[in-house]
Amino acid sequence: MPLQIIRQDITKIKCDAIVNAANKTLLGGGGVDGAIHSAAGKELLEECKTLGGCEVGEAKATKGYNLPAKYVIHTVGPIWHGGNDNEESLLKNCYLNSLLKAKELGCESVAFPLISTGVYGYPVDKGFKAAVDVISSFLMDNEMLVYIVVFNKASFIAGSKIFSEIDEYIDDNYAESHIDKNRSILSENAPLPSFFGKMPKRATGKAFADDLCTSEYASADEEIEIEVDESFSEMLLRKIDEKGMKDSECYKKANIDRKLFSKIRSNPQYRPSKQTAVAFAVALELPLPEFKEMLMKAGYSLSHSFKFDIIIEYFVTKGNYNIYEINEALFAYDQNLLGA
Ligand code: AR6
Repeated sequence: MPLQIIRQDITKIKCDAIVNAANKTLLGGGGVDGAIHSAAGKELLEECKTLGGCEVGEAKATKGYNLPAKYVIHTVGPIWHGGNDNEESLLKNCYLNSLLKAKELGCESVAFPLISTGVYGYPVDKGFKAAVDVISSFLMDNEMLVYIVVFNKASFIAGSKIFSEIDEYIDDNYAESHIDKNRSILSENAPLPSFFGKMPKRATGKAFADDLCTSEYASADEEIEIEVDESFSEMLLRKIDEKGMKDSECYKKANIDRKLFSKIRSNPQYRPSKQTAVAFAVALELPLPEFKEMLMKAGYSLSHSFKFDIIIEYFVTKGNYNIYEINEALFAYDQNLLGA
């Protein structure tokens, strides 16, 4: 998935580069800067001493030394002064210049902390939005795997207004009493029940759709031979044409990488995971009935027994098809994120 939100200590992430929220001296400090320096070892400070500091919004790279990451890209975020001191554009420069540096170094994966949202006091929700805006537009033209690392989830959730609305929607719609006994013993992200493997190979119409509804729990993309009037892949390609979209526009908007899209494109019987199917329906901005129809093609439905489904329904009914905002909400509710 090109943009992932994860909860981790950035010093433990194995990727080509991690980004450090440093200060202008580049000689270490507290927060994520302190954690990176202590995990990388003294040699990192030695190399930093040769860099001559860094201006706010700029980015400079060093090796990763004892870190699992090959490189550290040091950037200096703005200090929050209330929002009228050019903070947003300076923060966006941090993300963009770090991404450009990663590209220059040939990195295929890079992890960002939420720059400026600690000691420098930038509000977490605004800092997150700046990160997503820059990274998502960068990914429209570049192939890279980018992680946004959320270290302190509590402050991340507390900072966002949208969650109270979603809470209400979940409260109104979460039909716990409707979960049947078989399902209630499974967690929402539980693996596919074993009987799924016995799905009939040839089937059409409603009976087939009902059979497939047992596959709510599928989380991995898999290839499986099925025959239906129009397959998921066929419907996807038809909808892309009808919307006048380019393939790349669609898979990027779906937060799906090119390789997975090619697989789906070349195999009309490809059965995507539920997250992938939802991601494409979001990218195509389908209204709820068509949205559900498309999921049905892949054997899924949206039910009020699962938080994941209710959150998706919330966004679709609101006409909000921004996959990054949807993923932000899914992340906050500990659900699988959309994309590959
Ligand atoms: N992994 C991922 N994220 C982390 C980690 C970690 N190990 N530790 C903290 N964070 P901050 P700033 C998150 O204060 O606001 C330093 O002293 C943290 O929860 O590290 O840009 C520098 O030298 C927060 O969301 O950086 C500067 O003087 C985010 O990282 C100053 O702090 C940024 O918090 C920079 O302040």
